[in-house]
Amino acid sequence: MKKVLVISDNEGLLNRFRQLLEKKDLRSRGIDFEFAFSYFHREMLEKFKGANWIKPINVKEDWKDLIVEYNMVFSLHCKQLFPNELVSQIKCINIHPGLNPFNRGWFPQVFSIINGLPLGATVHEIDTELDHGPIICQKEVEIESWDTSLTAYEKVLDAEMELLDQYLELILEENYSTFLVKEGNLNLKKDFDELCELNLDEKDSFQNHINKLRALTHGEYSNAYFYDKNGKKVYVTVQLKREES
Ligand code: 0FX
Repeated sequence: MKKVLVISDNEGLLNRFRQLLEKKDLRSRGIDFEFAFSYFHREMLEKFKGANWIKPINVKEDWKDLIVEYNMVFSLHCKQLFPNELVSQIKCINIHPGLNPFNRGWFPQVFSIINGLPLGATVHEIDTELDHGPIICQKEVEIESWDTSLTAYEKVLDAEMELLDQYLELILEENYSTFLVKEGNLNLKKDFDELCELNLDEKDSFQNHINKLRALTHGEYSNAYFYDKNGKKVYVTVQLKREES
């Protein structure tokens, strides 16, 4: 039996991945999947306390066990950087919600809406750098003028699932080729946090202001804000509606 570990800090995506596995019935083909999430993920720790199908994991500390126990490890939006000792000894695959090499790192669609760089989903072998390494497959998604972070993100998740549907067996059999791309750019959490504080005196085109606000509009999240005269944060979101055709 081939053993594969899937580490995910994104429950919604993990559920979709498990549904895909059910559909594909890979167990009957000798592939056994196990699941984990990051040891610091508070909500998942609480929710999955005592669960027998998923466990918390610290990849920096547990890599020695992982290379013995598993044939392959998937990062399905796992919020830990895999150490060199792990990625150099077994095949580790990342499912990334961005179109490498553009806007690697944190929340790619937010940055793509602002800087106009392409957006999509990428499945790649993991090396020691963030969202970096030989690419197995990718799919671009279109950002429309009325998209917010949320609607763009939903398209990216769909693209990730389509790629997994198409390539999962080939990846598991290690029957794929890879390609490299130029270096591109990387955004970190602090870059996102900096974007969120609006400077009310900032001068820019209306288009750029709209882009910034829609890039920071993601459902219920309180992202963009300014300080009012009492020093209190006031959160801002936008609503965009395209005329019916
Ligand atoms: O799981 P994920 O979609 O992905 C993130 C990174 O973007 C990705 O590059 C990395 N490989 C992965 C491990 O972590 O992130 P999330 O579930 O925390 O957030 C999903 C979306 O929600 C995000 O793209 C934008 C939005 N969001 C999230 C938070 C926490 C906000 O708009 N504000 C927030 O404070």
